[in-house]
Order: sequence, then C-alpha cells, then structure tokens
Amino acid sequence: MAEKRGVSLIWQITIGFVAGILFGRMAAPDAVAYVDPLGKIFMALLSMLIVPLVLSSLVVGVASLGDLKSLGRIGVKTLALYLITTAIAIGIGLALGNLMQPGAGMDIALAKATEAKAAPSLGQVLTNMFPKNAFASMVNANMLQIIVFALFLGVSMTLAGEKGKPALDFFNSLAETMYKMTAIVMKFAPYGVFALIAVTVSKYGAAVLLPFAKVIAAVYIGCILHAVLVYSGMVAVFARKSPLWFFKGIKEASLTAFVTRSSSGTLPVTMECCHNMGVPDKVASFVLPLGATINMDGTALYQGVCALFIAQAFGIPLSLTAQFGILVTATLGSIGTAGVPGAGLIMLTLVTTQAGLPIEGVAMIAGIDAVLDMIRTSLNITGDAAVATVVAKSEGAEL
Ligand code: DAS
Repeated sequence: MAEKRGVSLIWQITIGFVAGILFGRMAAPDAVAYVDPLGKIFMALLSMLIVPLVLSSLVVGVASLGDLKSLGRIGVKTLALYLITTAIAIGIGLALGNLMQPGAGMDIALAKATEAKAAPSLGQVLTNMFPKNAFASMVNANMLQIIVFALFLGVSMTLAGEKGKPALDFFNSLAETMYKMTAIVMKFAPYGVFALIAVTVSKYGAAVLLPFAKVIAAVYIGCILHAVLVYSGMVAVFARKSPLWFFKGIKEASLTAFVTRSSSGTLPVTMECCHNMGVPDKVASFVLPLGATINMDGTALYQGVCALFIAQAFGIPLSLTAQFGILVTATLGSIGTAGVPGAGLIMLTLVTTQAGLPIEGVAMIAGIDAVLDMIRTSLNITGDAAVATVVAKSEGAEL
C-alpha cells in the first residue's frame, strides 16, 4: 500500500515537473507570476519542517543506542563506520561536482547578490557547532548547533535510564508526528514543483534544464561508484564475503528503497534481508534502525553534488575551505535527515544556507528531486546493511 502511494506521488511530482516546464515555456511571464506563490509556499513548508524533524529524529536515533555499556562496543564501531562512509560519500560528491561541473555555464544572475560570506575558518566552524543556548539555536534554525544538542540530549536520556524515559517517549512521538507532517508537506510537492520549475523555466529559459541531466548523471554515477567501491571493499575486506553475495542479499531492500524513497519505510525489508544474510538480530535491531535515522551516504553525496551545482549555476566560487565546510555540514546534516521521501531536499536548504548559497538554487533542484531521491535512498539503506554485515562479522557472526 505504501509503495503504491509512494509511486503515485512520484508520478504526480513528475507530471508537475513536466507540466511546469511546458507552462513555463508557453505561458506569458505575467501568467507564470501567478503561480510563483505556490513555489514559495512549498519551500516555506519544507523549511518549517527542518528544526522539529531533525531534533526529534536525531534524539531518537542516538538514544536507541540503549544502555551505552552493553552497546558501547557495537555503538562505537557503528557510529565510526557510519561517519567514515558518509564523509567518503560527500568526498565523492564534491569530487564529481568539481570534475563534471554540472552548473557551469548557466550564469544565473542573482536577483539580489548574496552577501559573500567570508568562509569561516575550521576553528570557527567547530566552535560555532556548540550551542550556548539550545532554544536560540532552534529559533535561529542553526542546524549544526541543533544536531550537536540532539547528540548530547540523546546520550543523556540513555544515561538517565528510567528517569529519561518520559522525555524519550516525547521525542519518539514527536519524531513520528514529524514524519507524518513531512508526508503531508510532500503531498503538496507536485503543485510546488510545478510552480518552482515553471518560474525557473520562464525566468531562465529551457537552457536551464539541460544541466539537470548533468546533475542527475553526477548523483547516479556517484551513488553507484560509492556502492561498488566502498561497500564492496568493506564487505570483502572486513566481512570476508564476496560483494556479489552482499548485493544479491540486499537487492530487495535496495529496490524497495528506490521505489518508496523512504529508508524508514524500507527498514522491515532491510532487516529481513540482513537476517537472511546471517546478521544476528541483536546487531541488526540496533545498527539498522540507527542507520535509517542517521546514516545517509546517498543524501550526503547528493548534497555535495548539488551544493557545487548551485554555486556553479550562480557563478559563486567555492574555496576549498568552503567545500570543507560543506563536507562537515552535509555529514552532520545527513545525520539529521529523516528516512522519509524528500527529506534530503529539506537538508539541502541547510547545507546551502550555511555555505552562503542562494535558496533559489534549492528551488531548481526541487523539480528533479524525486528522481535523485530514489537513488540516494537506495544507497542510504545499502550502506546501513553493509555496516551491519561488517559489525556482525566483527562480533563473531557466521555469515
Ligand atoms: N528519502 C530519504 C530516505 O528515506 C533520503 C533523502 O531524502 O535524502 O533516506
């Protein structure tokens, strides 16, 4: 049932995208101006979700570490592997974005010049991540500070044991509620995407659409490269199993994720596949739900590519320090991305804002986001399964 609903939403978004291109090409600019508010409302709704969605999903994900003592060993290995593979994924995304230059030549003039933010030093980036006042961080939607606060909160709830349970129940409930609210907002996506792409095409002409082929190609090539190089290597070296065994074992889950575009929705399938591959339930029941919440290699790679696409499209140079800032933001931002359709687009707003890039660029990506969400979600859960396999082997499982 969920799949059918998911597919129809994809088709609605695709129809909205194509209709938007046609409308933007054929209608007079005055007529297109009438639909502009629809696009702005959609982007506002996506931004509205970010703070409560990231805070709740991350607190729940971290708190699921359970009693740190008993899961310390598994938790440290899992978190280390998740962070390392996600950082590599972003590196691949940034490398492809620099190599393929998907946004080069678009030369889109910005309505208002974004204040060229002096790229913060590494020390500033790290210092700025720690909130002085968590509520101020939330009011200002300072996502890196919210993510750090959520990490501390999740761990502290675990250490508080029974006394922390009411708080954890609240965040569990809030997380589920925010997943539902994301689903409601995504129902508006076809109309928002129609308006966004119509305004973009009307403003910039069809030539703008050609580079989308390059963005889509860059994300798909990157995700496939990451799976073939990183996951095959992990499974062969650390789990001592053939990559073919792994990809065959996980294919149902990878395909389900591709169609549903939801890591959370695919979780039961991912757990079934890992169980059938011999991953012990005590490992799978910790590694996979945590992964569906905080491990998003595909999303991180997509943000690396798209951040560079937006910078190139608007002719904004990105220094290596700025790209390092994107790597840190997107790695941490992907931790806070919920495993629901379109969540990565919301997080892209965070990454671009932090990098001083125009939000109009996110609006351009919105039109093709469904196509990108499919491959990045599939990579997200495949990465969860690869880590589960390696951790299971390190805990003595016979795979
Ligand atoms: N669709 C999200 C997921 O379920 C990923 C994303 O939107 O980036 O993993």
